[in-house]
Amino acid sequence: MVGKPIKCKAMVARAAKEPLTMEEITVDPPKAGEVRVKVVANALCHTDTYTLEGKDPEGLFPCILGHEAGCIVESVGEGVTTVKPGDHVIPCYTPQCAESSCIFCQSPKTNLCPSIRGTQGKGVMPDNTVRFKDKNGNPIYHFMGCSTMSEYTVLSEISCAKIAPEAPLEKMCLFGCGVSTGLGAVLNTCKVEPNSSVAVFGLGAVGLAVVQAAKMVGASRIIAVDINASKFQAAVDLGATDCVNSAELDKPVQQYIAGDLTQWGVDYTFDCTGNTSVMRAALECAHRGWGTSCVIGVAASGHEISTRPFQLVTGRIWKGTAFGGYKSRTDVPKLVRQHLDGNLPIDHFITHVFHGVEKTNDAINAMHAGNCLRAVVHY
Ligand code: NAD
Ligand code: AHE
Ligand code: ZN
Repeated sequence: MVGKPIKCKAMVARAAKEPLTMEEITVDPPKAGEVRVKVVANALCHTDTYTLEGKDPEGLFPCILGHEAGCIVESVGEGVTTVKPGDHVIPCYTPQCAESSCIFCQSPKTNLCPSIRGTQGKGVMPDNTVRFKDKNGNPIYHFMGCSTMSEYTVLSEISCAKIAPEAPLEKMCLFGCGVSTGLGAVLNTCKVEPNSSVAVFGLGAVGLAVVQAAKMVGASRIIAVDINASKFQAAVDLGATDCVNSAELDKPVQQYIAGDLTQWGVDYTFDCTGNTSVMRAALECAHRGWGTSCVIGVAASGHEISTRPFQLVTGRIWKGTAFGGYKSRTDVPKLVRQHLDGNLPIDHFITHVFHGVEKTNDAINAMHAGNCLRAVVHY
């Protein structure tokens, strides 16, 4: 259907706090610098539900959510050179323009390419228009430059990470967000050294990926913290040395970690909850003199972090990460290769599988059940 609109099924978020509606939509052809892809599988991330619940200040409705997928290129727009029809790609909400003029893509310090962030945050493609229309011809917004809760979607070329075609897209979709973010927070953003002590708050797919990476780098101690005890076994299986149910403590969790479990706190802490009180606790149990706390969680609109400046004066560092600091088009293919070579197992993150885009609401319900890490919907 090169150059022609495609009609397909999509799950449309019509309004905040409303279930998605399965609709037949039209997906326009890719314009210059764009790529239209067939979505093979989409995994649900907490950030999708965060936006659907109306907590995202950039949330726009109606929109098509979804940003953790595995896709096959259907057609490309004018000027696209890095992918072609048939290629397997992972959509990247943190694109990589790789231009020599881009100070972010040229810097080793960050992955935050701003090239299309402005339009992406407004739910439109770089030319300020959308590629989706509903059955009445009304526009539907894009989401995080991905919108993968649709059988077809349109991406910017710079948002397409081309991966080995032999890798199963129903699993590789996980490298589109949560698992990469947790791994990268340890390996890139914090560069955790061997024999470090680590504390991870929130044991969803992101937090468990932090545990897995901490084990990979040889952390001596990995303290896994959650309020849902059913999460602890997976953390122990991945290398956690201590499990703490912060809901059952008779003192603030940071006091317990910095005073009972350790003498001065831990070298690295990670928030993977999005709860600003937990972010504070994670900072305040980082080690005196050098402890680094990394915010991964996405906090709801209007929620802010706070702590006493004394916590920083006495040597703690508060930082954050987007997509684990990975430069997407360069690094995602490498993660897939590591998996194919048997050096990066990720099957354990998939706890639920559904078939058909129309099952996406079921996948969202599974996420709320509390025993879900990643629900993958095969289209
Ligand atoms: P999830 O909901 O699957 O996991 C969150 C975990 O935190 C759950 O196990 C929950 O029980 C636990 N939790 C909740 N409140 C807690 C508390 N008070 N104390 C301790 N544990 C608590 O979410 P996820 O998909 O793993 O994502 C985690 C967070 O990371 C979300 O906020 C998500 O939006 C964010 N995220 C950020 C990036 C990024 O690039 N920065 C990427 C992916 C996800
Ligand atoms: N629109 C949201 C952005 C929240 C946020 O921090 N998003 C993360 C990715 S979460 C993926 O599950 C991120 O990488 N942000 C960097 C960016 O450029 O948005 C809000 O709260 O405003
Ligand atoms: Zn995500």
